[in-house]
Amino acid sequence: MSELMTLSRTILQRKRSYEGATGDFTLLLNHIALAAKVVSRQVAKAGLLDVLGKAGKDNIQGEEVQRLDVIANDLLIELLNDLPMVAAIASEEEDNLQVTQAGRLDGKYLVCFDPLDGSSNIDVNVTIGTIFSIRKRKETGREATVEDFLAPGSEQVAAGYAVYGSSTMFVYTTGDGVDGFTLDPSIGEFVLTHPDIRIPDSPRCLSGNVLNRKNWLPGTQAFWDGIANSTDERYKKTGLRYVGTLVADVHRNLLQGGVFIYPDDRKSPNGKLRILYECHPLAFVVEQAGGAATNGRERMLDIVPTGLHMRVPLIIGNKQEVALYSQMLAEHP
Ligand code: AHM
Ligand code: MG
Repeated sequence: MSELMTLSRTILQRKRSYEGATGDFTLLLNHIALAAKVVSRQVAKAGLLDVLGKAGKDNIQGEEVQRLDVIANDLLIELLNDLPMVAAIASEEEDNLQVTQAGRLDGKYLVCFDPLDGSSNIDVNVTIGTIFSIRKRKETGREATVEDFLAPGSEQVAAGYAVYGSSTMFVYTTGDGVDGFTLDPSIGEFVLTHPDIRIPDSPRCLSGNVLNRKNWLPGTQAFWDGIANSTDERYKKTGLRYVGTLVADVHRNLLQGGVFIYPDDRKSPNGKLRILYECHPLAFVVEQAGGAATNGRERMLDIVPTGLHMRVPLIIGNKQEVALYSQMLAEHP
């Protein structure tokens, strides 16, 4: 693979097949990638800089300490705010949508993101990530509203994530397969290292917070136990893997095969994860890599959010196991 196959060059090459491509989308994706690079730098230095800990306390200079997730959120908003093609932004960290300055009336894109996924892992130097989703709005010439965001995941035009792990990776789809890039810190570029990612056929990993099992619905328990106790050849190499950072768990399962669950249970009737910032974008990526995602009753990408911060159960990964989950839920009411 040529070392020079950077993210920008890949977007440009893929885009040749688009009709009427204006370069807007390329610029937008490049800005998200730039934010990922800056966040990656902050994450790498986190233990040295005073960015860990809770926002709200003062550092030694008497300035307020900013948590990494606040830094990532502010950075993404600042970068996207200047782009005339972006009409509005919805962030997991913000109560309301942010109408941009440059694109408020005529911007054609809406961007959703979870600036730093895996909050509980931030302070302990365990992999975290940024998740994003891009939608096209149906009507321009006015400020975007919350309703503009409330569309099924199948209407996303692009989605992806960055994971800040042993190296930083950027993975995205525009609905034509999934490409993965690794940050080469010596040139400051994302380089194509994982073209056309396909999820392996069988699940190497089963991922879920199994200590919630006591609250799980009978169908979820039956699904989990069925795999854990199976003597089937398919599950011979399956092991438990759970980072507690959704994007890291899904990324690993995408490369190794696996299924991740954060279901609804007796304590959390809607699960924990947010549809616009986490579930829709990751479902788009995983489907494009040959996998599937559901809430246990419906395909994730068919679900229409009812609010910006709506939570949904998420079961995502190998097609066969995602289908098995829905079957177990139906068979064990
Ligand atoms: P966050 O957006 O505040 O980071 O919360 C979501 C995270 C996911 O990354 C992860 O899959 C999940 O919460 C872990 O939850 P739990 O600690 O209940 O297992
Ligand atoms: Mg999150």
